[in-house]
Amino acid sequence: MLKLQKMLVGAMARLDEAMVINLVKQGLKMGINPYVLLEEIRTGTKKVGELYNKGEYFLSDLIVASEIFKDVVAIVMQDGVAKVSYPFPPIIFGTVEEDIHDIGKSITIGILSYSGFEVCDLGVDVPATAFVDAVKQFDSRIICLTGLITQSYDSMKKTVQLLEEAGLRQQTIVIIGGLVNETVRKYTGADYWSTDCAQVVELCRHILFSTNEVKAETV
Ligand code: B12
Repeated sequence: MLKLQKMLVGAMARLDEAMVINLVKQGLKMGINPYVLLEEIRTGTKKVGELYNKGEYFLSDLIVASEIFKDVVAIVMQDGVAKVSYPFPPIIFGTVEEDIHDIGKSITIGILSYSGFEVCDLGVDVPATAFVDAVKQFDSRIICLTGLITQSYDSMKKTVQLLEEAGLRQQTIVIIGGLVNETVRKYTGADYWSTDCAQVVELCRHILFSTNEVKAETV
């Protein structure tokens, strides 16, 4: 099992799509948790980013990496039907203004949906006003923001500020993910940060269940 996972990291770093897809299918057949497989590919993607930084890969290679990732996500999510559904307003999710990175967003949304949460995906390069409008429209309690470039930190901050101006900050928990850390969280004024898509499920459960006395419905 470990050997397959190691091979997956290497195949992704080499941008060998056929090998990556083959290994993912094998891994799924062997019963490896799909998210473990996605995490290995993410490690491979990080290596692609490092090689890009060194000038060994080009922008076109980053695009290839993202296409491979999307194909893998499609395979992994194919039979990912939610077993429960929670009666909460949708979680608002989007990649913030100026940023178009959406692979991590798609994975995290997939995991949340698989875990029973309704998610409203606003897409990429989403202006702060669109997040605020969505919170108003759906009466949502949680906003998830993805950002991977330095400029996205200002967009996140602007989103939090607009929520405040709209009088919605008290009712809304803001979670950020992507290339973020505690310093970014403080700068943006968000409530939580995470780079672990599995952790966000527990976090959302905790937030929504601690404020609402509801039970999950089995579907
Ligand atoms: C693929 C890629 C691209 C693709 C994106 C395709 C797409 N559809 O997403 C393309 C080629 C388009 C691209 C473009 C650019 N990119 Co780029 N890209 C990457 C790369 C290699 C991988 C990113 C990725 O998808 N990782 C895999 C996913 C799964 O990881 P993730 O996003 O972190 O998500 C995980 C967690 O963070 C979490 N998560 C994600 N969102 C959320 C949200 C919440 C709420 C939570 C809780 C969790 C969570 O869940 C995921 C799974 O655990 C990174 C390198 C790196 N080290 O990350 C550079 C990188 C992010 N890019 C970079 C740059 C500079 C650019 C460009 C500016 C390049 C250019 N000169 O044009 C443009 C920016 C365009 C724009 N305006 O956004 C830099 C950013 C540096 C910086 N600090 O600003 C990086 C770091 C590369 C580098 N130099 O090292 N890029």
